[in-house]
Amino acid sequence: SVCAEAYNPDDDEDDDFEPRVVHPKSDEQRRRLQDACRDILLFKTLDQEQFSEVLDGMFEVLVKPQEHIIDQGDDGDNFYVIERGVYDIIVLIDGVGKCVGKYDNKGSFGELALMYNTPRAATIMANQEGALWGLLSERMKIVDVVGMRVFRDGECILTQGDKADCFYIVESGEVKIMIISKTKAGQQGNAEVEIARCSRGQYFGELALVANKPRAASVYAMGVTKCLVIDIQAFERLLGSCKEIMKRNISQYENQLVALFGSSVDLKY
Ligand code: 1OR
Ligand code: 1OR
Repeated sequence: SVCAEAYNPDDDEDDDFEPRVVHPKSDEQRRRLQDACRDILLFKTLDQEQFSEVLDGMFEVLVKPQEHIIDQGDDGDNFYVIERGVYDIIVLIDGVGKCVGKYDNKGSFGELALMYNTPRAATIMANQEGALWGLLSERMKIVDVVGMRVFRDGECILTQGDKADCFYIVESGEVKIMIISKTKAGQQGNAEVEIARCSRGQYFGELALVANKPRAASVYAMGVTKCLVIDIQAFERLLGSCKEIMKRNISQYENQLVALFGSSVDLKY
């Protein structure tokens, strides 16, 4: 930018010390890159400037059929956004590689090893010629306020009554929300009842944060499910302005609770 900025030595130490690698792009490349990144959930929390820094740090990678982009067990280096091509997700099960899913001309992968500093959790292999955008792990720190987690079929993601410290958005798969009536606690037949499901793009776990209360329901993965996890501080900072919309949606919960249990005592906020 050409604007003069006030000099702040702290800023210098934090941000400007490491030189930022910028991979130059033609207008056409940048347009394709922006298209590919539009629906990447991990990038949704970035402001304009951060997003542009991420785009600067990305470089195009052309891949051939059968090429392994990532090998399970390796250290993480890059995160990848798909521009085109079909990619197999291969996981070792009892020592044998099994294809557990595919990316078809969209999506992203390779964030888990970078965010959690773990070995690569799967092998990603190109099925055909394709193109990817790579992002260096150092630049991924910008998106580090959020996490990504994969839950197994049936795994409990959060439990009714527990203290809350994060919020979730479903990236793939589906979750089931179950509730046990508090007012009928101990009474016969008071089992968990399914009250809702969430799939890609939908969120849950906001109620306890907005209301500052324990979890109002339990949430379970239905099949393998991948969620974006946003901790409470980041939630306040990134989604504070969405709170009013969330509160409006929450007011719908109460009506449904009355219909289900004949009372809304279970859910006060
Ligand atoms: P990574 O850095 O570990 C491999 O490198 C990437 O494959 C991983 O990040 C994810 O982005 C992506 N389990 C683990 N990693 C998966 C999975 C997965 N699917 C895609 N990746 N699944 C569970 C398999 C038992 C499938 C979940 C839908
Ligand atoms: P949380 O932080 O309390 C459980 O953790 C989450 O389940 C909750 O946030 C909501 O995101 C989600 N009542 C209570 N929680 C619900 C409901 C709900 N639906 C989704 N959640 N309903 C009342 C039914 C008895 C509405 C059902 C459609």
